Amino acid sequence: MLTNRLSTRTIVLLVGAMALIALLMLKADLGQGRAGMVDFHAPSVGDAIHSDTHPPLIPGQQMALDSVATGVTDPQVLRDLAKVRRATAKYHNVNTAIADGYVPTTACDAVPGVGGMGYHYVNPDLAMDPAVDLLTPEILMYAASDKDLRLVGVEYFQGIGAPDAEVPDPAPPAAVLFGLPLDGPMLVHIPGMPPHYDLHVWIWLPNPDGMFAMWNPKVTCP
Ligand SMILES: [Cu+2]
Repeated sequence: MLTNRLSTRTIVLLVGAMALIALLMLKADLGQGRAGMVDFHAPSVGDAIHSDTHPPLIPGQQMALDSVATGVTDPQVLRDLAKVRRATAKYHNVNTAIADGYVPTTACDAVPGVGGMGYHYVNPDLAMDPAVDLLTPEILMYAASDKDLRLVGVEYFQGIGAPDAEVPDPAPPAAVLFGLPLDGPMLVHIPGMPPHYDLHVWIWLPNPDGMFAMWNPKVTCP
């Protein structure tokens, strides 16, 4: 059991590290154009995909869906999930996310047989700030294929040290959101990444493995 958990953690670490490294590289040349992601970021494509396929949800409806689809029943957690949906509904249009400082990573993260996270759009300022805030997640997750780009969830990221630093000993406590401590602490595996805790929340695509599972089996990569 422990071995399985560690090995899953290692995979997550690697994926997270790759995402952050990609972010750091992108930050340096943001605005110079990015081949490879052009299709997804073309305003016409994004608008066409997102303007009419994800209308605002009525909180009561979505909360009911949560209970059925994910097993979340705690009233306070459901209220918090509804708040995050309201705060992030605007990011169904990926261009709004980019305008608000979320930087797309080039890698689509998925593990065959386990699930995916899709593309991480990371807000560097939020990610480097050790604080976490319910309504301003550090990372947005988008699932993509050749024909679609869809907001599927958010990820909270709590840095607990400088880039490249070891996990502090003792590590500071994990922040708590939705009544849960964030996952971690996680080690640095690739230069430039701080040790951290994180938490994936599948608010926009029900996850059969659970609202707060790291991977969503329904997310695949092109
Ligand atoms: Cu992730």
